Amino acid sequence: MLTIHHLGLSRSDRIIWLAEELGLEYQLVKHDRDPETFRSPPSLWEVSPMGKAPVIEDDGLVIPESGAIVEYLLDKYGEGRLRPAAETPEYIEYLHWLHAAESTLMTPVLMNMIAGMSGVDNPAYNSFVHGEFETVLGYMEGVLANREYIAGEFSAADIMVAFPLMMLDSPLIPGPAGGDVLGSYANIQAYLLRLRDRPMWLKAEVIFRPE
Ligand SMILES: N[C@@H](CCC(=O)N[C@@H](CS)C(=O)NCC(=O)O)C(=O)O
Repeated sequence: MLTIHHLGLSRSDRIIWLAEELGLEYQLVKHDRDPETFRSPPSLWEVSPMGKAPVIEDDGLVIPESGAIVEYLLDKYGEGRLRPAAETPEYIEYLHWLHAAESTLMTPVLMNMIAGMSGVDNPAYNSFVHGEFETVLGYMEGVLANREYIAGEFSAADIMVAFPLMMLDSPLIPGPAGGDVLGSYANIQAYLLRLRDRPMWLKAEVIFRPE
């Protein structure tokens, strides 16, 4: 049986949401963050090689890294769902966003969060973060002007990019860029509403929401 290890307020939300979209049977193991450091508890280090969430266990394999887990689950259980057919233009867009989610998009989101948590207020740092937000969010805003989901039809790329966008939308995670980073991006906001309206998002959210 597939086991999903879930850390509260973490990227493992993605994997629970994906499993629900695919209708997979799985066992959920919840791990609580250290209340002082907000880092992973020892129980997660016992499973995950770098102590990070998400991590899954399946057929004797231990698989960390959200993007890798998404690709593994789609290869094994997807039956062609939640990604465009290979070698189509839509597939290239899907691949782009699947990977940009944890790189080009996540970089300024994390930098903003770390500055907010640590009190760093350096003009050069802040200007880099603002510039990156303008680049990546500006591009996404244009893409979403012409389509409902980031690569056309709803796909696992939406599940990947939703997490950093929802971090930006969360009052729990402020940074020097302020709590309204998405304020001027109407298409991204409408996109998030569409995602949050999906029945399997609503179901997953109840499962991964902190108690
Ligand atoms: N790129 C990795 C990032 C994994 C990661 O940093 N996970 C965070 C939660 S979102 C974590 O485990 N943090 C706790 C810690 O590092 O102690 C992925 O997408 O899986």
